[in-house]
Amino acid sequence: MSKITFTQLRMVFVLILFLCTLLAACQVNTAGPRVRFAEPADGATAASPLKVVMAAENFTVEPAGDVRDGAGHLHIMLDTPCLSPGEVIPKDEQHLHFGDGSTEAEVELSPGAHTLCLQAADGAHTALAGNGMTHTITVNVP
Ligand SMILES: [Cu+2]
Repeated sequence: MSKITFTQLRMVFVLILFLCTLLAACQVNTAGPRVRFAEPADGATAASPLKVVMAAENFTVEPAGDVRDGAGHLHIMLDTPCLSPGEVIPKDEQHLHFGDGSTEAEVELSPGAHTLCLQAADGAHTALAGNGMTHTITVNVP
């Protein structure tokens, strides 16, 4: 068995470097769609009406209507959990729809602790699948 030469070692090093670069590129490409509350922060204390700012990454926020891949509109569930993917989000005082494609809202809340769950749904209000399609926070209203 021959000894590993410097050239062979260098080739292995270059190969490892190449694989690392490839892996990093893949991670960037597979970054999934995500929605989140930009404001308020989780656990924040804030007065009512609560100013809410919603953000989306790798996801297009648009008015309800057409069902398109990678696009939809946002919802806030007030003191009730988000729905399972595939369920149609009801429209009532605990399920707020932003069917106009807006990403900012003012929400009236009673004093105390509240849970807000942000959920993305398609143009027909059907909850979308994916880890990043919901985001839950709690806020305290003095
Ligand atoms: Cu909706």
